[in-house]
Amino acid sequence: KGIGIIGVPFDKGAGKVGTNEGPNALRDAGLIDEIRDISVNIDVKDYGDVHYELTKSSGRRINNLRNLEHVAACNKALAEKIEEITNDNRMPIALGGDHSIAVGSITGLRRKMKSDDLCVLWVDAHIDLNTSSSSLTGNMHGMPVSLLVKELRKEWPTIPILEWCQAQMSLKNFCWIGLRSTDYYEKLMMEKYGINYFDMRDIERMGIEKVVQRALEKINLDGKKKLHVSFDIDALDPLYANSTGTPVMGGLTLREGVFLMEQAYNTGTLSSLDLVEVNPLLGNERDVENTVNAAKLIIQAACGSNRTGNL
Ligand code: DIR
Ligand code: MN
Ligand code: MN
Ligand code: MN
Repeated sequence: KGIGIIGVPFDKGAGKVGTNEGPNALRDAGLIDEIRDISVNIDVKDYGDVHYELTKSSGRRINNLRNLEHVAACNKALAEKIEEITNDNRMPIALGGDHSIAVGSITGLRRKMKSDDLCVLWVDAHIDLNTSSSSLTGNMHGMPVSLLVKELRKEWPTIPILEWCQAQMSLKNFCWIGLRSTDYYEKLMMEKYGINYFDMRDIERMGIEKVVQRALEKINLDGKKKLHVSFDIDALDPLYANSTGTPVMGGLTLREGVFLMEQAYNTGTLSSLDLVEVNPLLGNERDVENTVNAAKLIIQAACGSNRTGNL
């Protein structure tokens, strides 16, 4: 089984600096070797980090999109890397980086697919559905989904440097797990479009197993689509992942996060992953260690690791 790791040392979509250190914090903690140790049949290739150069800025400012030129250039480069990894028949794992990198990641995945071939499980405390006009922060890590779906295209002005991102996904192919912090406009969109989600209340009521099962039924009933999981580490409770830019109390336990990913793996449809928003510059030493270790366990579960041991 082929896996391709791509680091995205990027923090220009977030409100705080530091997620650019995420990929190396994970590598330094032994991530790559630990994935190799899961099985002799696993073949991991580290594609290194995404590098990008800014094209000469047009000078035109789009309101309320902080660091747009950086977000556009980094994601364009990432989309090409992801395409390269899928061409090599490997499962791409993008190590963020802030969550704006899902734009490049999902755009790259979709290049060789038909419009309905991909579904996305978005595991996050936040819904990341803001647009340039609705966002209260201007931080593009709160906007990736709205850049990717056709339903919200009309909410955006034309942005030439984002033209490569074609916004062809449908909200129907997305489902969220872990929500507990959404903005007013985002809530309005959730109602308007009947968005698929399971929030912390649903996890309380049904338990994580039912939630994952129902979420997958909503976006991939016949199991014919490929599944992408976009995992924002702030979905986990700050007890386990405090080294992240926008922690929200009352989140998933690490056990729920790992189980969710094990179930995603067990479907046999899991074909790609983003693990984002690990910020080693935030929190104390213990927080950083916990957050990195939690992220590693989630990634390993996506690679088929078994908690009772690997053969
Ligand atoms: C907020 C926070 N909704 C925003 N979003 C975050 O800035 O748009 N997403 N932190 O992960
Ligand atoms: Mn989040
Ligand atoms: Mn974020
Ligand atoms: Mn997010």
